[in-house]
Amino acid sequence: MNLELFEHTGPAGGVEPMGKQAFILRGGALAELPQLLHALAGVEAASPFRHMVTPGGRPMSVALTNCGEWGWVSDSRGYRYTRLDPMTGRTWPPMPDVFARLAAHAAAAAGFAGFVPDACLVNRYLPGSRLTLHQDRNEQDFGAPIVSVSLGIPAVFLFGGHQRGDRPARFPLFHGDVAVWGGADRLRYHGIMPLRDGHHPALGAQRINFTLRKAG
Ligand code: MD3
Ligand code: FE
Repeated sequence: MNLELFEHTGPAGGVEPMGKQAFILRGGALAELPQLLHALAGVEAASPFRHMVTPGGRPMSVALTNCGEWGWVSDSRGYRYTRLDPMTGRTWPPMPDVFARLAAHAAAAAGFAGFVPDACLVNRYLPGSRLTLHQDRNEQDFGAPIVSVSLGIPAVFLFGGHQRGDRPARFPLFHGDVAVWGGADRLRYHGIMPLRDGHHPALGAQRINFTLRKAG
């Protein structure tokens, strides 16, 4: 058996509960990997990764882009969703069908039937990049779940509670993992520990995470 195929990846196929309505589907994106990477390259070509500035004036260590009808942005005025990419002045690139299809299937498997995302935030982490504890609350409808896909170097996901000060649990997220959360867990604080050095055969020295959302 070729262990190289597995050493960057968790055991595929398992469903790991993080909360009442939060799950990791281990390896849930691996079957669609070539299509996902091809679609990502198209998104990135139309709307490149960039480091946005927080309302506090600091550039984020994570670079981001978006696709779909709505894209998440941060600047000195705050966090919000926009229809236009402020870098290109054009609409965000369309949501690839393979993204929407994977999101709907994963959401249904986690108990959220009929999920139709209209926004996809793509985050790129290089070694040292991190995401401090935050809530995702710029979306209109907290009744819809969020689906996330992790690719590349593994990361440690911090899953907190409903107060910023609640001590977070830690879950590793590996290449190909899909996470789904909604309902009672939709507004929990969460973050990503500083990415460790590493190399992934398909993605090199980076981690890409994309989150599918209903923003509008
Ligand atoms: C939140 N992204 O873009 S997604 C974000 O890996 C963001 O880039 C992180 O937080 C990333 O806003 C994490 C994974 C995730 C998984 C389960 C959750 C986020 C969650 C459960 C509850 C709340
Ligand atoms: Fe988040």
